[in-house]
Amino acid sequence: MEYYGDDSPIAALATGCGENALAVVRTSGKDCLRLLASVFSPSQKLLSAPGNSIVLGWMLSKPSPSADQSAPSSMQTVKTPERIDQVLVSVFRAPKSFTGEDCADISCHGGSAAVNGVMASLRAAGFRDSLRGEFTFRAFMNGKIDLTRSESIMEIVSSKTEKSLQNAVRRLSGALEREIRSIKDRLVEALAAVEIALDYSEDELPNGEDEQFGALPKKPLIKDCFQSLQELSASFRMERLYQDGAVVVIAGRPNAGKSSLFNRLLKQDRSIVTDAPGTTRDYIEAAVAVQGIPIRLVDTAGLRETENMVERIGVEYTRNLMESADALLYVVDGVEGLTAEDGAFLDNADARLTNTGKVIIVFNKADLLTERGADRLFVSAKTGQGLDDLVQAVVQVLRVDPAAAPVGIASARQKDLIDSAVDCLSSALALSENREPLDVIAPLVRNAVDALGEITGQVSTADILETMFSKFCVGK
Ligand SMILES: Nc1nc2c(ncn2[C@@H]2O[C@H](COP(=O)(O)OP(=O)(O)OP(=O)(O)O)[C@@H](O)[C@H]2O)c(=O)[nH]1
Ligand SMILES: [Mg+2]
Repeated sequence: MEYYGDDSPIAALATGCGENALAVVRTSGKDCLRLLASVFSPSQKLLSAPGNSIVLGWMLSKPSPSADQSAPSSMQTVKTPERIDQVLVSVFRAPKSFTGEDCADISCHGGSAAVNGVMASLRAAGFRDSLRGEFTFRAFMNGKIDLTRSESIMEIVSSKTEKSLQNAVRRLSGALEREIRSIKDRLVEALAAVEIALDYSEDELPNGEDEQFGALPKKPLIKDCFQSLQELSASFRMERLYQDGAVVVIAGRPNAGKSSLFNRLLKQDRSIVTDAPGTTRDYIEAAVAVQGIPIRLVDTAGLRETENMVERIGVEYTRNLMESADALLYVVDGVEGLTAEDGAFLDNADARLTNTGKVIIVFNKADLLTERGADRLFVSAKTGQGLDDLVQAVVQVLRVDPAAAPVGIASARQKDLIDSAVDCLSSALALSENREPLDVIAPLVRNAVDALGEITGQVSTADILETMFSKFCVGK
C-alpha cells in the first residue's frame, strides 16, 4: 500500500487541468533522475545535469516488448520509444530541492493528451502517483520546512486576494514559526525553572533560588506567554475571513434596486435591471473584494408573496441565502420608505440569521430624494452616492480589523493547539493563585509546551532538557 513517509519516486501534475499553454509535472524521490532519464532524450544530458539547471529534450514512451507475447522470446521485438512531447526539465539535486530529495519539474505542453502521455511514461518508468500534499510532507520530513510553513503553502494556493496572499506569504517566510518558537522558548525557560523547583525540596533550594514550595517560578513569563497565545488565537477569525471570505446577500422587496446595487458594487452590468418588479428570479453571485476580504456577493429575487411558481422558488432561495449570509444588505426603495411588508421580512430575517447584527438596511434611490432622515444609510445605485458608507458598514458587520496582528494563524489545527496551550496556562495560573503544589501545576505547563511544539512539528522534550542543563547546572 502507498503511504506517506517512504522515499519512492513520485509524480504529479502540479498545474490545472484543461487546455493550457504549459503544464508542470513534478517528480521527486529515490532514483528520480535516473528513472526520468530512461524516458527522456538526450538521457545522458539529464543524468549529468548539475542541480538547479534546466535541460531541453523529449519525453519518450517507455520502450516495451512487443505486444505479441506468443512469439518466442528470441523473436520478440522491442518497440522503439515514441516522442511524446518536447519538454524542459528543471533539475534539483538532494538536498538542495524543495523536498530535500532529487527532484525534477517537467514543463510540458498543457493539453490533456501531452500531460497524460508524460504521466503514463513516468508510471511506466517506475514513478507512482503522489498522494495529496506528499511533496510538502517530504519537505517537512526532510527538515526543509516546519508545519506552519507547510500549511502556508496550501494557503497561498487558495488565496483569493492580495491581502490573504500577503499574510500566507508571511507565514511561508517563517513569521509564524518564529513567533511560536519565541513563545515556546520563553515557556520552556519557565518550565525549566518549575522542574528545578520540583526537584528540590524546600530546604534544599540552591543558592539564589528563593521560590517557595507552591509558588510558581517565572510566573510573569508564563503570564506573558499566555497573553501572546491569546492574541494569536484571536487572530484566527480574521485570517479565516481573509482566506475563506464572506457571503454578502442583497435582499429586499421587488424593484428596490437590488440588482442595480449589485451591478454598481461589481462595477459591471451583470444582473438584469428593469422597472418591472420581479425581474430577478434566480439568484446571481459574483466575487468582489472589500478591504482585502474576498466576498461572495449574491443578488436575489425580490421578496414578495406570489402565485408565480418560478418566482416563488426564487423567493425561497432568497430566504435560505439570508440564513447563510455573513452580512445582509436589505435594500429599501428610499422613495417608498420602510413598508409594513419590509418590517415583516426584516423580522423574519432577524429570526433566520444565526447572529443578529448582520443586517444593514440600505435606503436606495437617494438621487430621487430631497429630504433624508438622519441615522439612515442612503445610497444611490444609479449615481454611486453613499457607496463608500455602505462598504464601511459591511466592514463593520464583518468586524474587519485593519490593525490586526501582522502574524496570524490560519489553520484550524494551529488554532486547536494554541487553544489547548491557552487552556493549560490558564489553569496553571489559576492553580498557582490558589497556592496549589507545583507537581500539580508543572504538567500543565509541560502540556502547553508540547502543544506549541506540535504546531511547528518540533520535538519538545529534548529542548526542555537542553535549557534545564544549560541554565541551571543541576548536574553539578
Ligand atoms: N433613480 C433611481 N432608480 C433606481 C436606482 N436603483 C434602481 N433604480 C431603478 O429601479 C428599478 C428596479 O431596479 P432593479 O435593480 O431591477 O431592482 P430589483 O430590486 O433588482 O428588482 P427585482 O429583481 O424585480 O426584485 C429600475 O428601473 C432601476 O433603474 C437608484 O438608485 N435611483
Ligand atoms: Mg433584481
